[in-house]
This record gives sequence, structure tokens and C-alpha cells, in this order.
Amino acid sequence: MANEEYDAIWFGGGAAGRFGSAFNKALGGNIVLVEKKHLGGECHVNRCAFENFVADQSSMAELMRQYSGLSWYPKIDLSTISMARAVETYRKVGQPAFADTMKHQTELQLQIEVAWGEGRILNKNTVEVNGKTYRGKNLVIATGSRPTMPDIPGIDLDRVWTYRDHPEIRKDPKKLVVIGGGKIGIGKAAMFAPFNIDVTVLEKYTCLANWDWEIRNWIFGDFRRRGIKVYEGADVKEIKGRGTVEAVVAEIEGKTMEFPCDAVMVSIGLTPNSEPAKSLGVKIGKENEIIIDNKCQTTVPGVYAVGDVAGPPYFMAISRKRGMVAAKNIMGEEGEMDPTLPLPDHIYVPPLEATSVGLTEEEARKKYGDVVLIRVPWGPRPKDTKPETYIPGFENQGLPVCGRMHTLNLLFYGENRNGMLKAIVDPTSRKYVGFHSIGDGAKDGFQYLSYLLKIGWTIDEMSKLHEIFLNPEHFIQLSRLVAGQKELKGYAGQVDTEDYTK
Ligand code: COM
Repeated sequence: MANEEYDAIWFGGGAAGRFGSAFNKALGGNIVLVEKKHLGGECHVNRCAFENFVADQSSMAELMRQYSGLSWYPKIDLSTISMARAVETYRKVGQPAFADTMKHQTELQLQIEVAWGEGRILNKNTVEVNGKTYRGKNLVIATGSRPTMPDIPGIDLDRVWTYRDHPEIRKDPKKLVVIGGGKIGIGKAAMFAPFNIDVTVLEKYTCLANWDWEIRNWIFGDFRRRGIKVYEGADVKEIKGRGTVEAVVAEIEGKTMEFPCDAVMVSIGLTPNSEPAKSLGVKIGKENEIIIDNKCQTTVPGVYAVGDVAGPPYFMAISRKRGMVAAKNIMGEEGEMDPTLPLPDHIYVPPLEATSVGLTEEEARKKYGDVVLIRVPWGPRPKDTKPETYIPGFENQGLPVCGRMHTLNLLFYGENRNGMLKAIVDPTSRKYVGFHSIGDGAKDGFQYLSYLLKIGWTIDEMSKLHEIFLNPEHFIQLSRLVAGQKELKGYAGQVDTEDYTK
């Protein structure tokens, strides 16, 4: 196919390029995918797939610690557990296994032509890879993103990490400072802590600012119980050390504070890798992203940009969907990103996970006034119902809502780890406007809940579904408890949960 003109050259084989090129080929297009090293991009190297593995490892560590010596569970010595050992397994087994899978699926199953090597964009129709020239009617830039680094003294010290360094850790830190309390930072804090690592999070503004207050509250409470320290309004000024990190210096409420540590995880955001496309004259935005329209077209005709390189939201689903949209347009079909489908979000807080879709309670109240909350737990367990066999440290707050196999275990043995569920309903239209969960496994349901929000699903329709008890989210049965109300008011009584964010 040396001198052939392709319908499109896909430049970058991450989530956006891989799915987009596959979709493009499935539509009948003649395409080539240029990838320098990893099909699937950073996902299986140090991002989504890796995080899934580490979350499992951290969950195991946390559950072993919780169950150790309870009931029939043997006492488990956790003094030797190690994040470095956990990531070694991923490095040795996970990365090559995923790399094989990606190659197999892309080249063998889908029969996509991959041009392996560092590509060079010569012009909008020509790319060179390893001395070979590829010509295309269209070019799709899918070069991803990288961690944003703050411009502060000490940022180049040894053991200043980003998510990219996580799989490379050879020695566990004793004290880790996480800079940035967004979902990557909070996830990292929650994943490192179970490995007997002392963790402090420093966030310049508000942690998880776009999340529902009760999810934030639950995570803050959980972090407090686990000894993870969180400082908001912390302006990091410097990382100190001689060769290797020794402390992070931050200004908090006008005071300079020093946080001794032997490793730092920087997680303040992502920067799109738009540099390879700059010579094409495509418009670049303030975050270094390539500006695209709803069809994923850049400002240069015939040049598309998909995935993280086109800027936020930085989600795998968005990357893959941008790829599909570009493919459709390349093939002359109608294709646009759908802004009306709410985007679910997710964070690992081992052994559980937080998932969210639609409006937060605050947003819903602003838009709809006095919304109805369908929620568990609904308040602390009344003292007089304390079970006779009360286990010290057991602070159950209501129904079990963890999901999957640990639902009842965590309810009976857990340390207030029984999660949280919250659906928000507009009482006038009786439509759901948001769903939020802390649990385990509920994220699967949120993929579909997103669509139910889009179509205006009501509490009455929900209460007609068939639930399978126990399940990771109980929205069907919880909604059914109040769906009989002609004038929707929600539960008769609900005690507010304690505020851990203060
Ligand atoms: C995720 C990467 S493993 S990709 O979307 O499958 O290419």
C-alpha cells in the first residue's frame, strides 16, 4: 500500500485513535494507524488499566486489614505489604499482557494497518514513519495528553512522581505528599494509604470541587478514619530536598507549612500533546489543546483532532467517541458529539469506588428548588437499636450499600465502609436529575443511568423495573418505597449525615 492514498491517517493509537480508526475501517474506510510504541496509549501502561489493577491491590490490602482476625478470618500480618511489589506484578505481567491484547485485537482481529514508529507530520496529507511516506485525504491527530507540572523549585528532584511514574516505583515511600486533590490525586491518596503509607493531600482550591457534597463528605470522613490528611487552600511553593525529595512547602491560610515526605505525587491536571500538529496551523487553545468543533474538525479542513489532545473532558469514553465522530465525518456521514448525554464520573477509594452522573444536589436545588433525595444511609443508627453483639469500631449507618460480594461483609464487619447511595428527583416532573454512589460495582449501572437521565426517566418508570437483590445499587427498590406518593415528598424522616469536610 506504499503509494496509496488513504481515506485517513490516524496519528496516535490510544483510545481515540484505536477506536476511531477501527470505526473508520468498519465504515468502509481505507486507513492507516500510526503508533510509536503502545497501542491503547497510556491506558495499559500507567493510566486506566493500571489504576484498575492498583485499585484491586489496594482493596485487597484494605479488606485484609479490616477482616483480619474477625469471625473465621485468620489474623493477617500486613507489615510486609508493598505498593512497589504490587506494581512490579503489573510491570512484569500486566503491561506485556495488555500490549499483546492491544496488538492482537488491532492488527489480527480488526486487521488495521499499523505504521509502527515515531511519525512525523510533513503536511496535512502526508506523514512519514521510519522513512516511509503515507498519504491521506484526511489526518486525525490523536496524540493524547501528559501530566501538567507546576513551575516550582524542586519539581525535578528525585521521587517527584506523576501517574507516569507510579508503575515504576521500586521502593515504597513512608510518607507521600499528593499535590492536587482532583480525582487523580484523591484516587492516588486512597490507593497508597492501605499499603501502610502516610499520605497527605495538598489542594490549592477545593478537593473534588464538581462532585456532590455527600460524596466529598463520605471521602473526607473515610480519609479521616484512615489517617489520610487533606489540606484545602494549600498553595504549594516549593519541594525541598538534596537530590531526593525531603519536604513540600505550602502556604495555607497565610501560614507557611512544611510537610516532610520521601515522595511526592503531582496530580494537578493534564496538558494536551498538541505540539506535533502545530506546524499545520490548527488553532490551539489556552490549555494547549487543539480547538475542534462538534464534528471533531480542527480549524484546518481535512484535519481532525480526537481524544485528550482536543482538551477536556479527559475521559476514555469521550476519547473513543470523538474517534467515532471523526470517522463518520471522514466517510461523509452525519456525526456530532452529543452534549445531552450526561457523562458519568468515577474515582477509586479502595475498597470502594465513587460514581456520579447528572446534577449534584446543589446544582439540582438551584435548578429545580426543593428536590427529593432518595438516599441511604439516612442517618446514624438510633442508639436503642444497637445489636447485642456490637463489634467495637462498627459504626453502621443504615442499609448495606456496598455492592458486589462485600455488601454484607462490610456491613457486619466494616468500619463504616458501607457506602452511600443518592438519587435526586425533581418532584414536579418526577424525573431523576442525578445519581451518586459510594460502593463497589455500581459503576456498571451508571453507564446506563446516564442514558435514563437523558431520556427523562421518572421515579414511576424506575419502580416498575425488576431488581435483583442484592445488587451494587438499589435505586429501583429505594425509589419504589416512595413512588406511591401522589405528591412526591421523599422519605418521611431523614437525618443529615455528619459533615466531615470542616
Ligand atoms: C484502553 C485503551 S485499554 S483502548 O481504548 O482500548 O485503546
